[in-house]
Amino acid sequence: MLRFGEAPTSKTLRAALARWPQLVCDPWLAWHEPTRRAERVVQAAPDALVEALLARLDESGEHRERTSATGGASRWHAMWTAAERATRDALAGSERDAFSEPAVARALTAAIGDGSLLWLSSSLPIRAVETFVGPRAADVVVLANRGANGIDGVVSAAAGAALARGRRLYLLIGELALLHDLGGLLAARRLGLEPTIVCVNNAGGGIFEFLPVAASAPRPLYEEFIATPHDPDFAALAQLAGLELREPAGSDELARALDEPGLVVVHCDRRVTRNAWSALRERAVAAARAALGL
Ligand SMILES: Cc1ncc(C[n+]2csc(CCOP(=O)(O)OP(=O)(O)O)c2C)c(N)n1
Repeated sequence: MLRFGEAPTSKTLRAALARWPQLVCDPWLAWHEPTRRAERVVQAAPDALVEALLARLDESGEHRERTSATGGASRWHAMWTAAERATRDALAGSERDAFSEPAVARALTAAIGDGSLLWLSSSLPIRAVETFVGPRAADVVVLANRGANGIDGVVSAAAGAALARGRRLYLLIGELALLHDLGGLLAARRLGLEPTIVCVNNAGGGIFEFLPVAASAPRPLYEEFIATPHDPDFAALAQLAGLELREPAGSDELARALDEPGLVVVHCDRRVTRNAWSALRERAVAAARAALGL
């Protein structure tokens, strides 16, 4: 495994990469290597290293032999494409399932068009998009603060990015992160932005449902000290932001609610999300395995 650049922020990708020994190309010998999987860190300009490696492969003739047997594409690439297609097919239509973070993430990413900027908050929004949304050809910039920030300043960061890029802003955020940055709503309003803020209200931090504490702590204590539901007054928040409040009741209403600027609040049950998440993941993994004959 040849890696160029920092270890990726994505936990899923980091966990996958950790299974293989790696050669890391780091032009400044400054990047961290927290996985300790790098057998070698090479200080080199990436293009120079790639050219040198390709020249070696050409010399050995091995590269040509391998790719000519499959008409240019490697076997690995064919497997990847087959798994990707099977996974995508397995998830098709799940944006219309009962509200859960994966369904909302899919519905939102399908709805946004060219020239938009999608900002993903911690913690479930970024994970849901990473896990359940495939690539699209649309001109959409997707940004997040993962790895740099917590759930603070998310609205402000999203507003600043949309302003700097001159793009229409969509923000996918949980209600706790939204409450954390009410000042960001005011700032966005003052700057004249007209965002579509999709707030998934799952009555607390949904991420904790995925941690061992959800099963081990007594439920009332878990709710009070870990999940921390707040029951915000969304009408007041929308008024503060100068946005229309929309609270869709199902996937058709959600799709319509995403057309215009506004505060779109989707009420979800944390445990429905937890179950939907595992079920969809299992379905996708089974489809990929079948496509690969595993
Ligand atoms: C400033 C800050 N405080 C606390 C945390 C710990 N934390 C991580 S995720 C989370 C819950 C976030 O809840 P919400 O915004 O509703 O999103 P969800 O997890 O439901 O997607 C908390 C409190 C943090 N990351 N950053």
